Amino acid sequence: MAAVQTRMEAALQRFLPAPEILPERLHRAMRYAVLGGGKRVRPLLAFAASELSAADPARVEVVAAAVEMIHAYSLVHDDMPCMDDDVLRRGRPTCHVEFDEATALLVGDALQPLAFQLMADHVLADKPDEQIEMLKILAVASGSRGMAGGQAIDLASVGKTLSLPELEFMHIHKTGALIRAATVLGARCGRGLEANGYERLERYAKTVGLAFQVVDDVLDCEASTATLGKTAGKDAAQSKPTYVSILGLARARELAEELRVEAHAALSSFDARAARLHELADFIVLRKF
Ligand code: GRG
Repeated sequence: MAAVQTRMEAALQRFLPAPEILPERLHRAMRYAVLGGGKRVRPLLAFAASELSAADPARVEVVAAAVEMIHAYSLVHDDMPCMDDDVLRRGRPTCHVEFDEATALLVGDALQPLAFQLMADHVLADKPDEQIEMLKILAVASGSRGMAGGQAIDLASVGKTLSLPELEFMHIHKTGALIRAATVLGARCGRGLEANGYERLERYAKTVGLAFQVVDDVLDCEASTATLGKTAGKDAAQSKPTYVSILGLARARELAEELRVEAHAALSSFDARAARLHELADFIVLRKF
């Protein structure tokens, strides 16, 4: 994990515009949003999945950076007063607090196209149509049929009671779509998978995406602001439907454990190449931050 995290930090440093290039304030804010923090779960999944297809790490680094830029922009916008209205992220003031709201909005506006520019600038697949398909995977995962759509449902659900399938639908889009894209894109950088390989990988990614969210809800109740680096207890304070509010803490913990077992099962027909993916399923469910 440390090796991927260090590699990603260097790659993101390189791919982001230098802070002294005009407009300096926007570029400084973009770097603030992306660098120096975060677990880099999505890049870790991309690198782990790339081991299934023996992909070139130089390619994987590009797709992982693109996904991480979309992820960072989503956190900046999510923290703004018009959305979740938070002041703490990754143990630091949120982007709109450190800079200002207009700059935070522009950070998202600029990081999103930079992600696609990156993927267009580098050779990521052996055939051009395969590369276009990869760009489309990230576009769909980020848009109204993916993360942005999930966020819209999230905002509309405040103060409402959601059924478990409705909550699951929201999270499959809001958090799960990008986690799935990161995993699939990592594998797609390589020489392709055996029959049903992508299907099985998608099932794994969908399961760990949900598990990630269930654990996020549990930690929001159980962990401290200092451990999380973001305001704890916000879901309850904002009357947001969560796995904990619907199922209770004990059942939510059980569900996370069931999803961990399911994620391992989805990988069962891959050989030792899936070792990192197995480890990440454990990390995602057993993490404490
Ligand atoms: C603004 C279009 C738009 C979307 C925002 C992902 C998201 C959608 C909002 C984040 C809200 C949130 C706290 C969701 C819970 C799960 C989640 C995505 C947590 C943050 O991701 P981590 O834990 O963050 O991977 P780090 O800081 O480690 O990168």
